Amino acid sequence: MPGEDGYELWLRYTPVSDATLRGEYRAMLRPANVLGNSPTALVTQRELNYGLGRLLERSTDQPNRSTGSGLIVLTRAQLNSIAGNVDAVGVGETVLGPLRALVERELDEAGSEGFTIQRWRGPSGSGLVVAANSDQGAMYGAFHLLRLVQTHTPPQRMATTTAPRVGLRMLNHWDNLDRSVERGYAGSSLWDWHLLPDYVSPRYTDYARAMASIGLNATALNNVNSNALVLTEEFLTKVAALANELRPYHIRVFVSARFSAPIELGDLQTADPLDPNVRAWWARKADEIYRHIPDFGGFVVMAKSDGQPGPQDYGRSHVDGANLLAEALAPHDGLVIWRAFVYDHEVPEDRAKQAFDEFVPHDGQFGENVLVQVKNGPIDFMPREPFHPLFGAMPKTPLVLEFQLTQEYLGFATHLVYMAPLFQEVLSSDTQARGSGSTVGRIVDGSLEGHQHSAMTAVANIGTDRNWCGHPFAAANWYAFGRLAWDHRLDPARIAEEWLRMTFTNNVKFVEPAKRLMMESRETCVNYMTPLGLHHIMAGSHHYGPGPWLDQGRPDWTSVYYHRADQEGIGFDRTKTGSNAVAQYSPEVRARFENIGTCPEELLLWFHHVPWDYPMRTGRTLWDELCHRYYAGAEAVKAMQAQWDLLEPLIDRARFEHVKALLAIQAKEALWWRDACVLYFQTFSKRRIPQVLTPPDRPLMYYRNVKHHFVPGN
Ligand code: GCW
Repeated sequence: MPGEDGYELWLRYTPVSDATLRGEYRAMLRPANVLGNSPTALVTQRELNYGLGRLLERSTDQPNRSTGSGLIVLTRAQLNSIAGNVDAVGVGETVLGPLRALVERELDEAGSEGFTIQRWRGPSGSGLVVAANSDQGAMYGAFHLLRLVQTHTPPQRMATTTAPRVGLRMLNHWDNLDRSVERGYAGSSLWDWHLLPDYVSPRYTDYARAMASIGLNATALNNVNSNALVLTEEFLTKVAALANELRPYHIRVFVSARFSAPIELGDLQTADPLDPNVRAWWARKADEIYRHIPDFGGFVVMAKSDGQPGPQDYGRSHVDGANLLAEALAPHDGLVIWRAFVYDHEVPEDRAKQAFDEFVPHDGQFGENVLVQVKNGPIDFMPREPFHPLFGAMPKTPLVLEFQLTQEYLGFATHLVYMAPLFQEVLSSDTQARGSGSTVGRIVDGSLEGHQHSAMTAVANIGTDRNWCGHPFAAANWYAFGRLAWDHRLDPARIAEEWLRMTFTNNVKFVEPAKRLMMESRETCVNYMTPLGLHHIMAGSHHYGPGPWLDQGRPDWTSVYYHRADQEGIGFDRTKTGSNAVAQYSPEVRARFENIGTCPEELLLWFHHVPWDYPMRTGRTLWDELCHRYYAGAEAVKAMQAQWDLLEPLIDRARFEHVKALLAIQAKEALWWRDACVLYFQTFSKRRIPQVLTPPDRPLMYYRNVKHHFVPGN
């Protein structure tokens, strides 16, 4: 086994050192017996053998003396069919009878992918049962049990029954076929297209294990800025090889399809969705794909954005485009995930309004197997945005919530930013679409409108870096996304604690301070980058570092378009005196955002153009408050460094040093953001930086002249 290089993620299975606890676990869980021999049952058995073996076996431990079996993992069907077959599970009918009654009741709650974990006791022994309605659910239950043991959960607190709230829990890789990764900061693409299908890296299995361990069940392999080649026979055999590796772990494979593929692959002159030849082409293509990958998930499509072709090229609508593909996939149970992240060739008066304007009129017109994928906010994965107004505005369409794990706008894989608080802020936002309690979470999980399909997705932050995500803490975002896709009501702090315990150590002297550091990190990043509702003020194209002065090029790709700083004040007026984007929210939400007195200060400059001397809740003027936030953000990173240094004795050297070095870069870059932004905005405010704050020691010109070469992910 490799050392502490992060490769094992949260599946390290470090031995339980407390001998009493270890003994209790051993009595309950050894041996582990997974019933059945489906590929999923086999990988579940293998994971339990490996995980429990590492967690619970010490050379000095006595062999397990209890005669009854410890852990039983089974499906409802297996539970019903083993009636009294003592050999199958090592327990007799006296145990099975009551167990069946208990488990049956719980399984009604568990749905097709959930599970229950319960204690059982019999005359000859006692143990734990993981039961589910499918082998998939049983596998998730086994992984959950391993999490409980890894986090040293007391045996009496292990019983649980849970089911995922969202059907499709997915990652979107922005991986290109040449192995570069758009906005990827953790090396190249995991998928070695050149050697596939002949060489199937064992890393794909470890990817599948990590995904399944947090309940993720789908992946889109290639960039939404897609290349039509992925749909050729050559690449489909490669996709099929990956699908074969992921299948035992119940991960369905999707690909991003290019709308103009019928032309680009040389078959047709047009990609017009209403052309019968185009329809026939996609139907044939779908048949071909399913011959290679019988359980293929479907297509993710970005049409008419970032220069991608779309139905509009033929004067057709999003509905025409999406339904064309949906029709081709429907006979195979495939899905179309149509992205709502669209650009128009005309620069809009307010980019934030565009997706809503284009999509709301189509509510109710999409095919049954179409889902519309919406970013968490109306602009683009900024450190903070209000929730996207499409949530709550398309009741007849299942909406997929899209987050971005790769930190395009959150300091790349260099900054420690734990994103679960951001995810939770969005998921718990109340759209008021059907009265209060109409949270984004309830819209996305389908419960508010009773949709059959539901999905949550995130742009992956994974690459070939040995530790997968670049920053040792970046994997926490992958982990937290999976946990929240399973249940969006989970508490980000608890998720952080689970992750820390499994990734580093159960020592509370480490876990507690590290958890606080994680929990505060997102707000810290907001403060040193885009406080008070500022957004989209990063450098152009590569998006690395500050660029509030950016004013060249397509206006809605500049910074000045968004911050609108002038002599009077700063911020984008999205009320009725401005772009009136607030009108896209329900009346209650709109009223709150529209009124400068009730608009949350965190979003003030998102919705309002505010005078420099406007009095803030702290009693400071807006200008002074802005300065204070920037300074507080940069100071907080210094505090993170000091805190981290105290943790040195508690974890392994390699990861400690890695994080320490990255925090030093983060501290430097937080100052860079602070000074560049404060100096730039000062040219409009013409006010002094508050005296208690030390002024930047370099002039604005220095920051404006900073140039970077070969920035990753661009
Ligand atoms: O955030 C922007 C990125 C693009 C990306 C686009 C999208 C894949 O800068 O790189 O393209 O969003 O989400 O489609």
